[in-house]
Amino acid sequence: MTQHDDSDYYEEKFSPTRKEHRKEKKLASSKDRSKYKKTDKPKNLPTQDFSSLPKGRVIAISKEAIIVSHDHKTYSCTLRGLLKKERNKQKNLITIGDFVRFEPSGIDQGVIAHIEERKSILSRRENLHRRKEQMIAVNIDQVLIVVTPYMPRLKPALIDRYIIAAIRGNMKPVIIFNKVDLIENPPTSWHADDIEKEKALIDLFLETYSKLEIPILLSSSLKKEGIEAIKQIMDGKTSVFSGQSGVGKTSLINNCCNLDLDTKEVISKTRKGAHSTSSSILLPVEKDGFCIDTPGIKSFDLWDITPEDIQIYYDEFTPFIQDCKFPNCMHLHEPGCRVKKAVDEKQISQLRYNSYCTLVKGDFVNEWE
Ligand SMILES: Nc1nc2c(ncn2[C@@H]2O[C@H](COP(=O)(O)OP(=O)(O)O)[C@@H](O)[C@H]2O)c(=O)[nH]1
Ligand SMILES: [Mg+2]
Ligand SMILES: [Zn+2]
Repeated sequence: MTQHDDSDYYEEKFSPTRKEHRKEKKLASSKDRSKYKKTDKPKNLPTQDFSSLPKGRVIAISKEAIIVSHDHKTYSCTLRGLLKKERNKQKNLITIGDFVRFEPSGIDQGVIAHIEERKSILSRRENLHRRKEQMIAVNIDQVLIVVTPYMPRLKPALIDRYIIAAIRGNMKPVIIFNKVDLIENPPTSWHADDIEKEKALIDLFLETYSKLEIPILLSSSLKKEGIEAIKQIMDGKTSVFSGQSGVGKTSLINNCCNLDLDTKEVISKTRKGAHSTSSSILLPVEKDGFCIDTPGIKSFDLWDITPEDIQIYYDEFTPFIQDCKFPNCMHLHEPGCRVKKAVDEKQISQLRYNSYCTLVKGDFVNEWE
């Protein structure tokens, strides 16, 4: 529906968060051990120049090897000594999506000499160490947030959470409203009342979210509808498919990349290695670009966001916030809240406001997978 070119739209639009982004970037780059060369190297040596080496992209990582794609070929690589040492210090030194400089050896092998700086990091908090960031993939351009009517049912607060996580991670959010075939053919197991409610929610959702300037694409893997538009939006970019389990991510990838991945097989493989990145793989998109499935990502955390920060991502609140009685108003139950008044007066969508409240209160944690 609405589409945008690859401008700095999101950067500009969310300029209040720029400072924060810079802070995050700074933090991320201080953690990025690939920068070892700048600080840990003996001082008298000239800075090593890797630009003469072929540039590749890490598409998969297993215990045995790091698979690098270069010029439509794949190389089974290891890390050069110095980098390896760094890897031991930090488990996640090299990640899927990393751009690397490597020295090919033989026809399909190589040694990675350098990891280039990352422009975005897709991460979640590790389950056991909630404060620690776990990288899933890096250098991702856009998050394709797959949502569905009925199965699983539409959850606007969850969608908002994905949108915010994408923007915070320096990625562009795109909504893919999949299984549109179900709109005409609701599941027979549903009661008529529930169908009516879900229908009303679908209409309200499409109306509200098409005003947010986030592209929304409608699709059905089942009916092979909307696939071309998804291919187009993926062309030349690296996209990550995100969304609840069962929304049809793997089916869409199969359709868009002419693959035949067994959805169940992918899931069971992931279960085994739920804490490693080895189960993820960057898949080449038809013409140009890559995409990545995210099975096993149980929760797409807004890493390190405070409740106070959430309102920044509700652009439609902005004109009203300054007129709230209290400068630190969270727009929940405070007296004299102009945002709440705007919701009552239908200047702000009730649907978005409800999502905001859900996110701020943190009510969703157990409800979602
Ligand atoms: N009705 C309908 N079912 C679909 C569609 N796309 C996928 N499915 C079904 O939804 C289920 C989950 O699909 P899958 O691709 O494994 O979802 P994932 O967990 O997000 O990867 C499967 O049974 C698919 O056959 C669609 O467009 N319409
Ligand atoms: Mg899947
Ligand atoms: Zn307020």
